[in-house]
Amino acid sequence: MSAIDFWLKTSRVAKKLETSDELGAASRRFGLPRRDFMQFAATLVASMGLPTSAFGAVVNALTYAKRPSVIWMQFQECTGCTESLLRAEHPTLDKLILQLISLDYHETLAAAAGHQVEAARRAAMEANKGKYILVVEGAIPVKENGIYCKIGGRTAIDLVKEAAADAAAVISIGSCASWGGMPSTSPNPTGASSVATVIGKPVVSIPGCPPNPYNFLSTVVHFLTFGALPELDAKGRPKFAYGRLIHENCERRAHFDAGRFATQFGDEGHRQGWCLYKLGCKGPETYANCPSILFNDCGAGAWPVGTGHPCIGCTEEGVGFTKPIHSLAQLKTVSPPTQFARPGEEQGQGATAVTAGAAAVLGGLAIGAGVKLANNLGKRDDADEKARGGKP
Ligand code: FSX
Ligand code: SF4
Ligand code: F3S
Repeated sequence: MSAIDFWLKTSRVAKKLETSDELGAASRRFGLPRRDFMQFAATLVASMGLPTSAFGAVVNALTYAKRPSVIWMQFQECTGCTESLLRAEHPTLDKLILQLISLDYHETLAAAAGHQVEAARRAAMEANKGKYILVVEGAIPVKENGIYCKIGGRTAIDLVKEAAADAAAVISIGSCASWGGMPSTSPNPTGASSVATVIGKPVVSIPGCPPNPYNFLSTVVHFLTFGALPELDAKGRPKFAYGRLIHENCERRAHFDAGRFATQFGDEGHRQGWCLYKLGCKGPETYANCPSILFNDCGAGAWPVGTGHPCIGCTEEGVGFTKPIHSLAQLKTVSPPTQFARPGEEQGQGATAVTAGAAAVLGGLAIGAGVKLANNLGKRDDADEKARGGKP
């Protein structure tokens, strides 16, 4: 049983809510059975690192909050961000679109095309002036006056500046929009730049290539619940999602601490699930909640390192698409917890009882992601924040 299920089954607050009229209204709004809706809401609460006492407020916002108008623009990108959102299962995208946000413009998902869809965008922006959330997917090419990306004859620079001027909040979704990402890879022939640079004002960044859809959903729900955006780090990323190094929550961490590494794809260490640091894993210098929140709602192991591939640092400016995949990560704030075995064991000497125990516990926690989320995410870590140049 996952930690979330356990909490839903045992908490008096959850039990009371489940039979309430409010929950009935919420489950009708989303077209979900009560228990499924409770799970969805509890997952969001956990992923935001909120205390369980915030559960009622989140349910209330999901049930009654007016849907914010969302204008979603796409520039230099692969549409992976949108694809990632389409893979959010709780609730499925149709419910998300229809019930949580009013997605008034989205090129890929719109039935209309050409002049019609551009007219729809202008109409939505006019009708919701100053109130809509602008979501930008993709980098903005700025070389040669922005000629490398045009829609309807206008440059991305022009379009994004116009849309940002009347937005209540701007969210850059994906690494391309957040810091240039893949299109900005050296020598960056088009001058692919972040949205914040182009519009000249701060934005909320949800990096990742693609980003985890729950980090976007949780940011929107935070906005609906508290009327404010979540606390951000020095790079504009929500701390609840990007407050911890991947290396801190990785299920292979016990192997790192014990000095057991895969050194080639397919070698004994790789087959045994050992640490991928020597294959270039950038978990030690990448801030994201991938090992805790996982991807695609398909259970334990559903994240890059879980499938045996080193993290490439896709959420981290200066790491993803910048450092060679095989290069060793910079070890940031690495101080092995006391329950792990000390480094220094011979490579391939097998697990000590302590390490094996720690690995088992970590594996269990990865399955019950909610426990880790609730315990680890969103907490301030002053040393970490200092190391990243932000305010402690
Ligand atoms: Fe693609 Fe999005 Fe990567 Fe970029 O995600 S998955 S290239 S971050 O803008 O569509
Ligand atoms: Fe996990 Fe990578 Fe850290 Fe190894 S280096 S523990 S695989 S995040
Ligand atoms: Fe990206 Fe690394 Fe997470 S490659 S998806 S930040 S595990």
